[in-house]
Amino acid sequence: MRVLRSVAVSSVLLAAGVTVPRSSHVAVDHRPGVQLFQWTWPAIGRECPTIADVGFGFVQTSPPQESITGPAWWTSYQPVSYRLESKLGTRAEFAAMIDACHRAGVAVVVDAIVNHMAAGDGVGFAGTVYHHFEYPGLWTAADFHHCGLTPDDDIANYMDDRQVQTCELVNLADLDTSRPNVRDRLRQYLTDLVTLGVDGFRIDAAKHIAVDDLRGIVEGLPEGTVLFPEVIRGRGEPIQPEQYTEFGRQYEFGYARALAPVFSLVMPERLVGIHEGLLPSEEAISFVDNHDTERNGQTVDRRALAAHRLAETFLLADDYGLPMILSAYQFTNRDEGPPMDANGRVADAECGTEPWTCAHRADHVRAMIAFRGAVGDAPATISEHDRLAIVSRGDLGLVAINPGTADKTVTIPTSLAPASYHDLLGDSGASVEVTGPTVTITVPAAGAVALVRADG
Ligand code: ARE
Repeated sequence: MRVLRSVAVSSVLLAAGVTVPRSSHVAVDHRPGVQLFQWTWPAIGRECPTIADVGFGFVQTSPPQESITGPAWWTSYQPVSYRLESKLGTRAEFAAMIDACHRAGVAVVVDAIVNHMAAGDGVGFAGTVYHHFEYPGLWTAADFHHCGLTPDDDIANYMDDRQVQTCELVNLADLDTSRPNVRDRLRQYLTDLVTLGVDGFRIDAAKHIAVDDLRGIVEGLPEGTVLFPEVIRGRGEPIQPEQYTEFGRQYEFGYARALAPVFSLVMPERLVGIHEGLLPSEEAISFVDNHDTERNGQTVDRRALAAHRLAETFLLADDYGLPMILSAYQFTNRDEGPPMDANGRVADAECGTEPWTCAHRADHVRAMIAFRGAVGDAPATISEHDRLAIVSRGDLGLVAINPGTADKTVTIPTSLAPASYHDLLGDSGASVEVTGPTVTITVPAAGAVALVRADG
């Protein structure tokens, strides 16, 4: 499953004719990714061999630039400079992380904030002095939008595209990305990261950056640098993911939201037709939850352990999109950040130690990524049978999910080829024989089975 990586120092040409030396590069491929939310660079570097072993192809990190200080997780989303010195680690640690992940064959996707800076005034994590519209040596007031459309220049109405793209998102100083100097400086930041070996970017708050402006920021980035713009699908809104497809795959919030009632309220019939009205599979990132939705109730509640586990099982059984798993930390209030030391540096995540979930190591995740390997690109067919969700992957594999509270034994029509199958999610070791057009399976309450050929 390993991808080839180019170890030699490669050079790429920017549109402006500048050569960017790239230390190494691993392509984002078909393998699922993991969002290691608020993980430090040393911890990610140490985890990458395990991540590769589970079968993930890439990690998505939290934002690496200098930010405001404070205990909340969301300080990461208020940049004050483009120095790679943050509560998650130093520039040297960041570079070492990329090398460690690349050595393991894992690509690194970085959360890039190019829409805005911070909300207030102060001194950043690495000592940078900043004011709402003055960043000495970096930005002046002219480099920001001052939309004049709402009393405080904050976005008040997502139905108004001018507000969304020129006013401030939760009071964050909004960069005027129509300005060439602003685009150039932002591209310089992204290029610096690429030079260190970054393989792709999540573009934070991409909805708030006009398509032409975003094009102007990212043009000339090396081929093979993936971009994942964050454009949250909002009912009836004028700005939708479909307008940003030129940049790359996008997080399909419609998919994540649709999973919630299925597993939380036991409505497996809702999975039939779940892909309708969403981005085409090859343009989508599929996920159960991310760092925002695990806090805002829009997706399956992580604390409902069985429902969440079954939703991840379905995500990985399905053939839609490029799946991503969230691996973060437990919290009791929305703003609560990860554990930190006295200097405001986040503690390195350690699996098996609170509060880190290490969701990417869970048995069902490991088993279902193995399932994906076994069924390859056999197309998924989704059906519901006696309150079970069934995902058939051609003649190679079948997943049956039981979100209900009673064990079930059912005989269902199947496209599985006649053979012996075993259950990657079970520990009984029992095999299932398929001899004809039906298969009989027993699916435990709040459980699932994932059948692949025993001789595969
Ligand atoms: C914090 C405080 C605020 C305060 C602000 C400035 O919570 O009260 O005003 O600081 O002092 C994250 C946190 C925010 C935090 C911010 C800055 O979530 O709470 O603000 O960091 O520190 C919209 C955007 C989308 C955005 C979401 C949150 O379109 O891009 O809002 N998501 C990304 C990240 C967030 C991050 C930011 C952007 C900012 O994933 O983690 O914020 O960098 C409808 C629309 C959506 C809209 C949504 C808002 O669904 O369709 O587009 O999402 O409403 O609820």
